[in-house]
Formats: sequence, structure tokens, C-alpha cells
Amino acid sequence: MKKLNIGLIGAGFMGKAHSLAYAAMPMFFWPPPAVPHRRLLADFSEEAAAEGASRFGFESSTGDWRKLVSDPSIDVVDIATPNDLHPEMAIAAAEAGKHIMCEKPLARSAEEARRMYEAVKRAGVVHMVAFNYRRTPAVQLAKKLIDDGSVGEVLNFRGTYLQDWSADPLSPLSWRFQKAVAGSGALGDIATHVIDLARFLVGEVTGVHSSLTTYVKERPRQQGGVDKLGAARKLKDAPMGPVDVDDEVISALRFSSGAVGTLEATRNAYGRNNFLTFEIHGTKGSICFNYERRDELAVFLAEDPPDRRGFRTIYTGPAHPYGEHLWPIPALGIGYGETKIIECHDLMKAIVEGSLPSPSFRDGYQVSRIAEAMAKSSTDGTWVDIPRLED
Ligand code: NAI
Ligand code: SOE
Repeated sequence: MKKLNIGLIGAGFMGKAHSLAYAAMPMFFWPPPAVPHRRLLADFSEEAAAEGASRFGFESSTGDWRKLVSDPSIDVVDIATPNDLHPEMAIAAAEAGKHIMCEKPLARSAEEARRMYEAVKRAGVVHMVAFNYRRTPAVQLAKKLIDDGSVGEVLNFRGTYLQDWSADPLSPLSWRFQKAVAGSGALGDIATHVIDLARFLVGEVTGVHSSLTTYVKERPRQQGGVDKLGAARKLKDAPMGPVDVDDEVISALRFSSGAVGTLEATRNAYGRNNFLTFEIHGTKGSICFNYERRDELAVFLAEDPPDRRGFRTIYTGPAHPYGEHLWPIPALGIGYGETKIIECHDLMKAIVEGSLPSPSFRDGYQVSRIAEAMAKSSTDGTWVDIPRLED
């Protein structure tokens, strides 16, 4: 059985999720396209890397990510660090001939993302950006119902991503609130997931009219370590620092198909946790999804007899995309981990087949172009068109 040596950079939240996926993927997808071997883990110091390697089951560790990228035994470089580090790491990995998995958003700006896309194209390596929510079986079922015409021509997409971990003004000033590190706030961090779903389900976004807002202008500085996502609330005495990114983005969308849509994303919506939703209206029916109830897809079909019309709830299971590899009956429940396990499978498969996975760096670049157009629209107060991206 083919084995692929993984070099993971970053032992934080995503380091954990990706490590879980490398360990568990062959337990779900058997036989696996290739067995991912957790070979080397890098973090910012020798100590942090060694701890990460013990915790996440990696054979060895290094405090210098460049050593990982240049290690001849590594087949795949997995970038799970804050956004500012993605470009340098990905370009170095491409130049070293490694296949690459990179967390989202691909970069802080469209220009950085473009350079990353150019680098992987030049190197001819396999590349994927980790917009994992599209791999939720219910989202894949929505795609199937759109593609097979069950809901007709899509007219409208309404997407939201609402969280509340930063609603508390004492939620710490982590890297996610610093433009120099994150690039933007809710826009790059979570609106990009909605943009990915919109493109996946409805097609290319060609224009946006958006508004970005910052509610909390300064926060107590995080005292080291990985981002605790609002958990470290008692920072009253910590020095304050400026927030220079958006807390919320709202946007109108135009698609190349003629469909229209809206997007809202905020990390300041008390009571919402991982409220990633979409509602799609077509000429023959509608589809609703809410990640907080990720085993369910609500589907309305206009062809139903008038006395039976209504949303039906489909619980995803073995009959649905990826389902035969997951759990044996519907509604046992999938979690965040499974989306990453599926993502890992699709990456390994693409590497073995020499095909281009989706979403690739091209998608990551296009999402960055759309996000940047949203920021520009907010500044200019006008619609901003997104010119077609050549291959
Ligand atoms: P985190 O703060 O939990 O972890 C980041 C890790 O990178 C830490 O272990 C940190 O020490 C390490 N790191 C920092 N500088 C480094 C350096 N110079 N060399 C090596 N390692 C270094 O961050 P988190 O939440 O894991 O986010 C990482 C990336 O994943 C971000 O791009 C974020 O947007 C993305 N993300 C994606 C999610 C998804 O659902 N697809 C969920 C959460 C994050
Ligand atoms: C924080 O908003 C965060 O961890 C994002 O960075 C992820 O992309 C999202 O999936 C979960 O929330």
C-alpha cells in the first residue's frame, strides 16, 4: 500500500484537526488511496514542536519549518499556521517539489494568493486549500440536487456564518484581530467559507456590494500561546491593543449564472456558535442547510402534490455522498473531524492519481479576489465587479 510522508506545520487547532484526519482516514476509507504517515511536525520552537509531535503522533519534530520543507523524506507539506505565514511556506514547499495542503484563507491578500497559485502551477505539485465545510455530506447532497436539476435553475443563495466567540469586548486580541497577521477579520476568517460554498453550489461570483464594520476597536492583548478563540475572557488587566480588522461583513452577490445572493458573516453574534447556513431557491424547489445541524438537509420540491408540500428533512447516511465510508445508519452524526477526514482522503486520492483536487489554490486565489472586492466595495460604497480568472 502506498505511503505518503506528511510534514505538518503548526500544532494548534488545525494541527489537531489535520493530525486526527491523517490518523483516522484509513479507518474510514479502506483501502485508502495512500496511507498518510505522520513523519515530521514543525512549530515556532523546538519545545512547542516536540510537544505537538508527542500529542499528535508524529515521528519527529523541528522548531524550524524550513528544515521540514527541505526534508527529502517529506511528500506533503501541510500548512496549519496563522495566515501571514502561508505564502512563504507554500512557495518554499512548491519550490521543493512538495504537494501542499494549506489552511484557509489561502493568504492575507489576493496578490499573495496569486503568487502562491503561480508557484504551485510552476512546480506541478498537487495543491488543496482547506475549505472543509463543502465536504459535509449534506452539502454534497445539496450539490447533487442542484446538479441533477431537482431544484431547477438556482435563482438565489442566502449564506450566513455567525459565531459569538468575539462578541465579548474582553475576548483577547489574538492574531485573528491583527491585519498584519490575519489580513482581515470575519471577512477572511469565516466569510471566505461562505464564498467557497456559494461558488461550489451556485457558480462563479462576478460582483459584490458589501459593507464591513468593526464594533470593538481595542481588545486586551493575548498573553502568548495559540489562539484560544475567546476562551481567555478574564484579561481585564492585560494591556489593550488596537483591532484593525472587520468584525462583520454583509454583502450582496451576483453570480455568472444570473443568480443573486447575500452573505453575512460575524464573530459577534451572541448565541450563534458555528451558524454556517445557506438557503437556496430554485425554479423547482429550495434547499436549506445549517452546519449546527449538519446531518440534516431540508428540501422543498415544488412538484410535490399541493396537499403534501413542505420542507422534508433528509438525514444523511450511507446513501449519501461519502456516506458508505462513514457510519452505518443515518443520523448517528458526523462531526467537524469527519469533514477533515474526507478532505484528507480527497487530497491523498488526488496525489495518487495526479489529479487536481477541489478546492485547489486556484479556488483559494479566487476566493481571496472576491473577499478583496468586498473590502473595496465597502470602502467605495459601490458594486465591485470581479473579472473572470484565467487558468
Ligand atoms: P492556532 O493559533 O490554534 O495555531 C497556530 C499554530 O501555528 C500554533 O501552534 C503556532 O505556534 C504555530 N506557529 C506560529 N508561528 C509559527 C512558525 N513561525 N513556525 C511554525 N509554527 C508556527 O491557529 P489555528 O486556529 O489552528 O489556525 C491556523 C490556520 O487554520 C489559519 O489560517 C486559520 O484561518 C485556519 N483555520 C481553519 C479552520 C477551518 O475550519 N478550515 C478552523 C480554524 C483555523
Ligand atoms: C474562528 O472563527 C474559526 O476557527 C475559523 O478560523 C474557522 O475557519 C472556522 O471554521 C471555525 O471558526
